[in-house]
Amino acid sequence: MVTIKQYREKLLSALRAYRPHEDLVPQVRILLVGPVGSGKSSFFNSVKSAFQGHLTRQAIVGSDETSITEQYRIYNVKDGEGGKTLPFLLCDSMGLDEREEAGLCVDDIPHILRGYVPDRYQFNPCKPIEVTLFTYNTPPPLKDRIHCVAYVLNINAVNMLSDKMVAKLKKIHRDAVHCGVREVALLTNVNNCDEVLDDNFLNMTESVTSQRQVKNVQNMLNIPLANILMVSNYALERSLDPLKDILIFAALKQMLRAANDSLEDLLLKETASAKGSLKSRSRLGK
Ligand SMILES: Nc1nc2c(ncn2[C@@H]2O[C@H](COP(=O)(O)OP(=O)(O)O)[C@@H](O)[C@H]2O)c(=O)[nH]1
Ligand SMILES: [Mg+2]
Repeated sequence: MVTIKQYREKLLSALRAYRPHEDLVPQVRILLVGPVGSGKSSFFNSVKSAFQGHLTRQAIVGSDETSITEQYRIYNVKDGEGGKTLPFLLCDSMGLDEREEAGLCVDDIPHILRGYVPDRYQFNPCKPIEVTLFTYNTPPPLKDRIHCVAYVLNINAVNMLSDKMVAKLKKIHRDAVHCGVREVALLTNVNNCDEVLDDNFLNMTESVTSQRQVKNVQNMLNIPLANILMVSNYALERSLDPLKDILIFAALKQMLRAANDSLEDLLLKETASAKGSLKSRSRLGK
């Protein structure tokens, strides 16, 4: 029987051993999207805390006007205090708002996915990004693209999302599919950690109290069951909790797997188009 501590270590080793694509993509990018207050910034803080071994609150969290994320932030995480930089980046976006012209402008998403948007970009809900601001017609390299989209949703609010919010999420889903990016759903505010984690630590989507929410997310965004993840972010705690760490690490592991799938696909696409342009060049040369 594996103890909680041993299982935590096992997950941690798997995450440490992860290597995306050493030369081309040293760090995969995970985009956190979802309604305002769903726990995106808290998830970054939680991941950072779990790796650091103590609670940290680098990203500002909360629901009052001053705490709402308005800048695009691309966060690095270190493996322990002063440790190595981990092979992933968490990209925190402005929250979605069900009102038009409020919150993240969904038309910004394709630019974010393709890697045009730099760290600390100030979002403007009323005005979509003009790509010409950042580039002169050169598409960003594979390493700058988003490799996994994580829909961050408060598990207690999943069944009450307004039609307008669902429409925005579905639009993002269509863009992600179009860009060849794999998706996961990250359900936050899970209270029944021990129920979610059974003896085999594998009970995530089968826990009785979360069945309806899981089904709902599955239908809404067509996300495979294995990619519907659950966490309980560090919010008011005073110390770390190995059960919470396990959920955080397990979610991250699945995000990295999804990112790998996107990478393989995107690499194949790039190779194919490079071959295509070589062929057409050699044809032109004849
Ligand atoms: N209990 C609990 N509170 C959470 C969780 N995730 C976020 N919160 C709280 O919800 C509020 C909004 O979180 P925040 O991370 O700022 O949401 P964001 O707008 O998506 O970045 C904050 O007060 C957090 O402390 C969670 O998993 N459990
Ligand atoms: Mg935020």
